[in-house]
Amino acid sequence: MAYQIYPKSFMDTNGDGIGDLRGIISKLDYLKELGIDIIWLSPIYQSPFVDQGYDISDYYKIAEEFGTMEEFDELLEEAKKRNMYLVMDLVVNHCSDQHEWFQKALADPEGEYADYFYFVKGKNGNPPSNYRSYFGGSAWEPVPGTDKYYLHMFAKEQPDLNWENPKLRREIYKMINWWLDKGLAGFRIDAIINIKKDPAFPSFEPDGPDGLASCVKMVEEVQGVGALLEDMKRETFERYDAFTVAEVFNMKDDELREFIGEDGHFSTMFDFSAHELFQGQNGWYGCRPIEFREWRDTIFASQEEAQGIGFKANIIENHDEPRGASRFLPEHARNEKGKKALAATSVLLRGIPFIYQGQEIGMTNCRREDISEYDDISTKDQYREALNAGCTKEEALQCCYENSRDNARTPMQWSADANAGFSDSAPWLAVNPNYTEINVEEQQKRPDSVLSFYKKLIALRKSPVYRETFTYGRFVPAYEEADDIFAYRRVSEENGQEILVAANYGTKPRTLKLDREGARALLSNDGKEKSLQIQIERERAVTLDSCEAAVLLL
Ligand code: TEU
Ligand code: CA
Repeated sequence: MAYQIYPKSFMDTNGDGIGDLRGIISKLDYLKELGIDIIWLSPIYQSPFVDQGYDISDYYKIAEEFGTMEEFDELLEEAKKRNMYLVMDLVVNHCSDQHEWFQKALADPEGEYADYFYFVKGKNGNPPSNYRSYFGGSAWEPVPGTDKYYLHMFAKEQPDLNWENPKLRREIYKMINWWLDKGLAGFRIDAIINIKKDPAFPSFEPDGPDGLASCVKMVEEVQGVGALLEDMKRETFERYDAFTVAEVFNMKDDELREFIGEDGHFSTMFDFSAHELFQGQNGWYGCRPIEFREWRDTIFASQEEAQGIGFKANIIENHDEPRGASRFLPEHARNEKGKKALAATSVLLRGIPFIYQGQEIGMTNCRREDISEYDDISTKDQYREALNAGCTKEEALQCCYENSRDNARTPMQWSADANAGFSDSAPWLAVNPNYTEINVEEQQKRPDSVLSFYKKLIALRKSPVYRETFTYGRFVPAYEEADDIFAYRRVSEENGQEILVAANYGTKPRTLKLDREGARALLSNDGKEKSLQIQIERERAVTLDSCEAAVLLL
């Protein structure tokens, strides 16, 4: 069971409004009690924070906002004491423009450090190609005093590193091994598919009113990322038997085996299939609502695809996505029962479950009145794009409410105290005002809270009697024809055990007939284990009310 911490928003202990390493250390017991084994920290390296630490200016230093290397070592030790593994973010497609390498490259654009990046001659006074960066605008920025441009697929403060240069690769591997030597368990690997470029940088058919084409086109066309990934694995992770979970978008068809198979590039990779459904053709303003069946069937297809190949890492939300309770749950299910149902159907899927901080208490998206209340670079770009496309201010803000990355980045809601118990002073990003109702302290007291349910669910998944089935058991869709039902069986080939997970995301009760006698109700999201058991024995069926979920041993 893994848990993602977004350090800036997790827990502040020195009153500067920014979460820190001491804060994480102080909450390790909380995570242990929840049942967490692996902790992924979003970047904590030195950074100007243009993209919240995903722009690293020194890979060997801890951001002073977060603490010191001594505190990091302490965190590592404290995690180990509790039998928990620490995983850091590995951001090596790009670095910060403040990194020494880039500064040296700018100082001598013909020198060796220029080759750490993509410094490319423009064409007739224009950039080398028409790529739009992920955060808007051209992906090329002039190198001052030259006729060259440097490539940045993300912000202009995040120059892309040249992975074709063996010297650069050696530097990266040295750094990875330095952290692994410290006793780190592994890495979550950022935006890794982007490291392979087509050195010809061909232009593509424009796909927006700005006359540019998304740089992702080049990523989709170019071949050969596998060789780079294998090289990295051989020189680093493999030597330490390290755990790796990759952020992979735009993988080519039929490549899953190469990525997460027995000898795959990575231990696992995130399943973003459900999240990708929400990506509008033209950014956030082009987003459309998703039908229940489309969502369910997408997850099912992804589960079946991984079967017999490897394990995907299952998520509901992360620091780049809106809150799952606000996105995947229909209006009528945006309550504790619905959140628990979502937890059950996601956590028991085949694969490695990841929880994002605050998900375990059902934190939600946060409405803002003005774009100035947002911090995220991508949100600002998408807001501008929406306005350019003719949306009103209200419509553009609605897009941000539904999609902004800041929805997940508001401070963790620890209690109903000032600043949600996150900090003694005003946090770097305003708290979601619903912290007075949704917070850890309140939910810890209540056995029927979302938090208490997550604990039960995780304990069930890890219990010695069922762990084999939940870990290795096959995924088999169930009751697919039933409206509003999200159900599947986990079937162990090892011990013959079969477990049914079922939830009703509709508004009306649904009855599911069981195909055999003797089922046992293991868990209900509504405290109904006993009444479900009685119904099973009398009718060989279970009735699930709206937003109700149950786990049965068949
Ligand atoms: O995300 C990569 C990525 O593709 C995202 O930019 C995604 O498309 C976007 O967030 C959707 O809104 C990773 C990190 O998770 C993200 O936080 C960073 O901003 C990005 O890389 C650059 O490092
Ligand atoms: Ca702090």
